[in-house]
Amino acid sequence: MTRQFPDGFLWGGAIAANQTEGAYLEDGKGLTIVDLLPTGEKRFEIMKGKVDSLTPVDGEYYPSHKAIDFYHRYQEDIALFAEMGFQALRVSISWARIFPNGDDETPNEAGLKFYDNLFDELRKYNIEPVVTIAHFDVPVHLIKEFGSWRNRKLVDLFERYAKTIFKRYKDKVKYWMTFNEINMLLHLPFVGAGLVFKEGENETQIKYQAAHHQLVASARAVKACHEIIPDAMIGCMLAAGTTYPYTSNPDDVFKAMDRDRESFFFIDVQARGEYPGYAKRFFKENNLTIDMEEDDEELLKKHTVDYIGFSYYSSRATSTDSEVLKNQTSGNVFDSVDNPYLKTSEWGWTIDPKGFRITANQLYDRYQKPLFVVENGLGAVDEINADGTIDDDYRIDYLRKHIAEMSEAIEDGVDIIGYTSWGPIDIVSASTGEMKKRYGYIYVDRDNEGNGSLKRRKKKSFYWYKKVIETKGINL
Ligand code: BGP
Repeated sequence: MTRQFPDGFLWGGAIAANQTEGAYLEDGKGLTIVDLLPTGEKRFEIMKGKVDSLTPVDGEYYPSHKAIDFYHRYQEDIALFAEMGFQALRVSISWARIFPNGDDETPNEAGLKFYDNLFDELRKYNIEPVVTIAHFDVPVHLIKEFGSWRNRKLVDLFERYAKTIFKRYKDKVKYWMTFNEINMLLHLPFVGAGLVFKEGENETQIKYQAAHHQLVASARAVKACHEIIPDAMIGCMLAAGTTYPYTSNPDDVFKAMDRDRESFFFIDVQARGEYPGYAKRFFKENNLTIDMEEDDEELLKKHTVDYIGFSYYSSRATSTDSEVLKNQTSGNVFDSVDNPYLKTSEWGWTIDPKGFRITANQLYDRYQKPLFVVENGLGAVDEINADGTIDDDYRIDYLRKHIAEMSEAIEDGVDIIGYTSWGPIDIVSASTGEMKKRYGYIYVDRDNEGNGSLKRRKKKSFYWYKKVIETKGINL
């Protein structure tokens, strides 16, 4: 069943500075955490906070250093997005382009200018910029100087960064969100919050203290955004995906609820304005003490977000049965167990369109605020035919089914602002650093080792998505 999406629904795509721009030190930009991530196993170790060096290693390949050179090619890429009919493009601003060290006296004009040009280029085609303020790229200097988000100092520095970009782009950007996938701090603490752990430290304590700092910083940004750009909307952003109990055993059901709450915790605070009881119980039972300043709780209560942004790739599943837990192969950060009813992608991510409808309903039921799907897509290996075409029917199939379920969620009464599919152009994979894990409607000639012409090429899905947008979702 396909039906027309509501008027004003924003169709588009989502990218992130560190996975597209490249030019990692150009025009004054400072080093960010993602510039220290190589590919392969080492990448994952570092993302989890096991970091030996805070400077790139000579001779090592770092995908973010050049990425797909969006920094110099954004006009060409935006023209392609416009050709598909995009009404919105989610991008992130790299903190270290604006404040190279994060705590510089004055902002870097060349960095501010780049994003001015980017937003002007989008305006040329009536494409709404949807801007992520922090997308996994804390300036490295802030780790060296303050230990990154474990230090309360970052709250003030983040607020100053946010106010700087709100003031600069107040006439160009009306959709903002604070921290990308804020719950990833728990699973990939270096990427989520620049956390580096030393032997014997209580990592859980450090993570939740850092989380508190980000939650306060987010509320400060919400407050500033409403003051500086009264007609803007500012949201939070969750790596979402409902968790199924492996059986109807109440222990499995409870564990599934508990796993969802581990992620909901961040959004409960940002959307409902206070720490939920289950979190306080968790802190007590694990001897965690969250240091708060006296006006923190009032700030959180008064400055909640306008909408819930979220990414959806897969649903999850959990079990209390050790045999089941032992057999899991889909090694993902949520230690989800394999779901016998569902297939997975080549990277082991579960494919569950119905889970998208369930997740959207769950979030809307819980928060009763508009939702914004700011990431959804299929990372897959694409082959180029002899005639240069790319038949990515598997990607069309994934997206078609997920958009259809999103339509069902809207019919269920869920208020969804828009849909920006992840990686409308092939970009660097966050988890693996690979280019081989492609999401795009547009192919980019670059391989896992950084070789290639960077030439752009339309895939079959380019023309399919153009039709979807043209027909407001009817022609799937
Ligand atoms: C999310 C990030 C995105 C993007 C996406 C796909 O965690 O917000 O930056 O990377 O995952 O994941 P991957 O690139 O690892 O396939």
